[in-house]
Amino acid sequence: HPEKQYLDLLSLLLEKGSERIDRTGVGTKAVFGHTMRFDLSEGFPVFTTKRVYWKTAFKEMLWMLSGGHNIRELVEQNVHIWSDWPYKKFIDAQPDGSPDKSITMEAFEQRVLADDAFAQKWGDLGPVYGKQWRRWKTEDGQEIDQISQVIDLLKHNPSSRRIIFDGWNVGELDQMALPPCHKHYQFYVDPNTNKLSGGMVQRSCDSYLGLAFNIANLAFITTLLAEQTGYEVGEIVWFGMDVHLYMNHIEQAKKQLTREPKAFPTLVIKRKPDSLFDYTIDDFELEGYDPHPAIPAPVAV
Ligand code: DHF
Ligand code: TMP
Repeated sequence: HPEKQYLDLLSLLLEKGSERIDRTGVGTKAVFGHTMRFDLSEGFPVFTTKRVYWKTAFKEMLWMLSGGHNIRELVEQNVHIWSDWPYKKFIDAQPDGSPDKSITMEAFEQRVLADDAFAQKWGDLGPVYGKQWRRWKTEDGQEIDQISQVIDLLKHNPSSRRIIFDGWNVGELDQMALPPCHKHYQFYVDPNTNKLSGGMVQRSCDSYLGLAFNIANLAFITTLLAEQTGYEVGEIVWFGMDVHLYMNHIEQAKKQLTREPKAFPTLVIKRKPDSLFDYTIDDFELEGYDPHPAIPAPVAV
């Protein structure tokens, strides 16, 4: 079963990972450099040994593709996976003794929803994924839509070795809430099979929480691009660099390792809009997704 690759990675980290201090202070077990590949004709790679909230992941990807970088558009859709970072920034900026210093995350999110000016100031993650993918700023003040360029290359120059988009804008990293983790995407068309494959380089990988979302979303964007540009789906290839397991995810990972993978589901796209940018979450269904139960874990901020 292709999901064995993921379980093997968790085992590797548990058994051979080097203990390292990290930015968040939680600590990790880590390896450097790891790869996995999934043939999309064998099913859609959303892991089954714990429930993965694939609609949350897809909403995140559609938000990035729309150019979004404010949590408001996520919270409006009941997606909370990015709220911790602006929330922490807000709390840290409040003076001691201010009542806002002890505001809950729920109350913070409510203010982001209700107050435009507050959302602009505190809900913004900076020039992260969506901004760089759709509106990368050049020195002469132009903006480059990398995603549209990828679509154009896939349609008109599919043998190109430059079908790439990247979020790692070195000059703007210091304005980002988090520098991109999944940073480099590259696509490849096999002229013999008419299949499109997608690769992604992830500089830093939370192997218990983020990775399940990252794999599902790499498969998702590869499928969307294939549908929009007239190819069948090929493989996804994932390259992790600093691949780690947080110390407070060890018990969850061990529990997940006791489970047998089930068959991967099928992604059903119910409507094909004219453009990659016109999909909505209701266009998607995962047929046959019957995972083992969720195993919650705290996210390191
Ligand atoms: N920081 C860290 N330390 N790890 C991450 O994976 C991470 N991911 C980010 C931003 N910063 C990060 C964005 N993506 C979850 C999943 C993906 C994600 C952030 C968080 C997460 O908490 N998943 C839980 C619950 C999902 C839910 O409630 O919808 C899970 O069990 O999958
Ligand atoms: P870092 O910026 O210090 O590397 O911390 C980022 C953490 O978030 C790290 O544990 C990797 C994790 N992460 C993912 O694994 N996938 C993601 O999509 C995102 C945004 C973060």
